[in-house]
Amino acid sequence: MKLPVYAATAFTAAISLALTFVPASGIGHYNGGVQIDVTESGGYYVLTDPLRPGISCGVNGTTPVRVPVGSTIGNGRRNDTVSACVDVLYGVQRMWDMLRDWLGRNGINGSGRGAPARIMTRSPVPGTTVDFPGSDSFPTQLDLVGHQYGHVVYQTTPGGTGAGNENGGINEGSADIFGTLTEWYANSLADLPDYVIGEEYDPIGGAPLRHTYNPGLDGHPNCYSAQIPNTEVHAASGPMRHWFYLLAEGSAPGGGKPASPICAGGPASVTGVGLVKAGRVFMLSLLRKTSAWRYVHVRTASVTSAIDLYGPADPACVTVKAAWDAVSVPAQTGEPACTTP
Ligand SMILES: [Ca+2]
Ligand SMILES: [Zn+2]
Repeated sequence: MKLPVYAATAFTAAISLALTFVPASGIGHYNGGVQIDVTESGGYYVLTDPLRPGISCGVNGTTPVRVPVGSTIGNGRRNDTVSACVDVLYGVQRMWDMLRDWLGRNGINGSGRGAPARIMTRSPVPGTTVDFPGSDSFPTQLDLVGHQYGHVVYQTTPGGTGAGNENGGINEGSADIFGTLTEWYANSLADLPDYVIGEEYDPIGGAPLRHTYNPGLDGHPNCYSAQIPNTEVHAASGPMRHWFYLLAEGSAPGGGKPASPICAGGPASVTGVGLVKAGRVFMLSLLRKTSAWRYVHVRTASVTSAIDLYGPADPACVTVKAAWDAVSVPAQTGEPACTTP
């Protein structure tokens, strides 16, 4: 069912509706002044997304935040939970639209729904929510919102979340890929797109949490090895996010984009296919996920996906393989072949 959309100015006393759907002005801590889609009800802006089912933002619970109609939502302060909700709604709304426009996915879960967000100032009880914990600041910058909701995408693709540190590393790397795609799609002047994660998050004072192009800068492995199954999951994501950067941008993209190292035994260089194309290959690969996924399976799934999307003669095919070679995930028996154009 398609719901009608009413602009704020179109609402008059003559229209006797309890709910209207409006873009409202908010001030996020990380995004500054933004328009977010909210529901208007009973004289309040309610932080329930009217256009993206299942998306809302509450504080220490799932009851959506509400503020009087006409007021600005949030004040931009780092410890303000309402401003954190503004950042979350702005971020997840961009992510939802990115999934639709770039990756062809319907909503966060693939069937038109998302999950409620909670800003948590006390210990979260795990549930079906997406939580942003903190006390005097919250991890709500664009790529971190994309990361957290990226875990929901991972969970709602075939095979679910799986088990073990290698699968967990692929999950964390996938979440960073969704965070990166969200940040580039939003293309916000308040948070210029880049290939680092969490670079504005206050508690770490402007240093990135993670680098996609060179996980070694974070003390994480750039290359796959037999140690990955015994490595902490964020570190075990190193080869995943590194592969994606090489596929999207290559080893020496220039234009102000950072160079990316190639692991021993890899190709001399990798030429990227572009972010959106890389994202589409990645998304289709996730639809081939199983609960037993390991890096070698991601390689095979991504080669098959590149061929499905672009054919065996497109540069995407050889680049997907080269990028895996460059992070020490070798060709597998029976891997589909690329052809020359
Ligand atoms: Ca970033
Ligand atoms: Zn994560």
